[in-house]
Amino acid sequence: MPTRSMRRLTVFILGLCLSAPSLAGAGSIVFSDFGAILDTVDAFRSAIGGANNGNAAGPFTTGRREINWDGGGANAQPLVNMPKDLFLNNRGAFYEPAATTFSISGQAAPNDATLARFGNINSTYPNTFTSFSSPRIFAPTNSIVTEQLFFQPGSNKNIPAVTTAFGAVFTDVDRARTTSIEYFGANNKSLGKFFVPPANNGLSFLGVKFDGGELISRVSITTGDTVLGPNDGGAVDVVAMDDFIYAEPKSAAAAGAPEPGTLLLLGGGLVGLLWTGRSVRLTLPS
Ligand SMILES: [Ca+2]
Ligand SMILES: [Ca+2]
Repeated sequence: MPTRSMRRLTVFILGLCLSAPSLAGAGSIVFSDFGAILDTVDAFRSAIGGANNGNAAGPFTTGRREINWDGGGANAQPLVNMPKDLFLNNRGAFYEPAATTFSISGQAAPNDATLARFGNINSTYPNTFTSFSSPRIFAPTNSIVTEQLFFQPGSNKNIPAVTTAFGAVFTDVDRARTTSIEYFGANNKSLGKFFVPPANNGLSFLGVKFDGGELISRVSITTGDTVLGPNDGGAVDVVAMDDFIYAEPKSAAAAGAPEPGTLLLLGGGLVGLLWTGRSVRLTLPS
């Protein structure tokens, strides 16, 4: 088995998307980590497009987009009902469902630390949640589901887009196989549901890059098992999010149908891939 130090470098699963057996031959590379996640987040960034295209209008053929929720200045108040198109034209992201209220936490203004990390919702949350990019984090506040649709940045929702990779940072995931990201392709077909590893009071990361020609049109993120409000613990697992990172959204036509990945799938996906961000090697499971 890989040692913990090896695992931390990394990426680790290359395999069939087991929850979508109809996609025989589909390839996914899973980047998953908890605790000190920066190395894995950086490996994911490198793997999906080294350049951060920022707020520039598309189309770009390469690169990635990121949302860290940290705008608003030093004394930002909580944004309790974020417009669902806040990051539409500059990052190509649109949020759903329509009935869901999404919020960006405030930051600890000099005299009001209680506003940080959803302390405006529950005074214990600043100690429950932490940030990856300080100071602000993100969460749905009347649901545990966040959906992101993709559009070509700069097209103002006129050009629906697809991507090949999406990842997110989570904070205070307590339960295994609860917090997840499900990826959907054309015709709303699931490309697979992947679970986020727990890290009590800490950070977790899950990113998936598809390299078998799959194109992601939507992601559905489930955070914990309870809507923000009650104290975390016992039967309650509340979870918030930080950075979203995804490969450049582009129109389906521009995205084309990439050649199948050159990484071999063997034994039903039981071959593990260890990716350091600098080199790739395959390891047989022990
Ligand atoms: Ca942040
Ligand atoms: Ca929790």
